[in-house]
Amino acid sequence: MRIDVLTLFPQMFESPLSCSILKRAQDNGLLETALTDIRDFSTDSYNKVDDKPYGGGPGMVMMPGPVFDCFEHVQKLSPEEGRPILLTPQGQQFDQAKALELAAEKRLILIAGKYEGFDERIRTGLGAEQISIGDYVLSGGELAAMVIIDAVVRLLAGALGDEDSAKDDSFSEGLLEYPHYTRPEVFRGMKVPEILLSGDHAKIAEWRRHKSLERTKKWRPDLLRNGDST
Ligand code: 6GU
Repeated sequence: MRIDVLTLFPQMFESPLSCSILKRAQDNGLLETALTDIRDFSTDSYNKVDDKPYGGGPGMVMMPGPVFDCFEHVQKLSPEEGRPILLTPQGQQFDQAKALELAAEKRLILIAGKYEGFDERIRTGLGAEQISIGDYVLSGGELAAMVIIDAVVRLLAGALGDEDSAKDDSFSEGLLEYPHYTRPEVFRGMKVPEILLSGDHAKIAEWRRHKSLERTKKWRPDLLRNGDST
């Protein structure tokens, strides 16, 4: 998969992309990333990329020119056409189902804006889908883009060390994960549940399923109401 990011702050991505799973995915050739600075496409001598909103009001709006020019430049960097995604709190809320959907794409083009928002013609003119990562406001789309990159890339076949670990994730079946334990068997008087030491794999699977359901009911009942889990 190739992921292009259009941003005013390419340096914000350097550390997350150079650690852990995202680093390994790039080293293994599963993931190619490219960061492009929208400001390089400003046509103004002050490198301006935002301006006051028509109709008045506070804040600044991302101008369409630099974003369009940047997008068209980036689209041409690779033959595979990229799926354009605009990061904005107005977008559809990102979830595990969306991560799976995006992980099936060959190329994504993420557009992160700063300031109060994008000129509406960026969304309509580029035919970009809008995604938000939750109901709160970030100062820009960069952190949201990184969240999406992480959630998507770990789903690519071969990105995780242990092939099974993405299947058991919270949400992959619409339920929270069961509790995990590792050594020692007793820690400060707290014991590992006996069943996990029993070696009875069928019983252990049943116990884990029960615990998943129990904690989903208790902590995230909303997942059971909209989910298709049994
Ligand atoms: Cl994608 N952008 C911004 N600026 N704030 C957000 C967001 C995105 N998702 C949640 N809050």
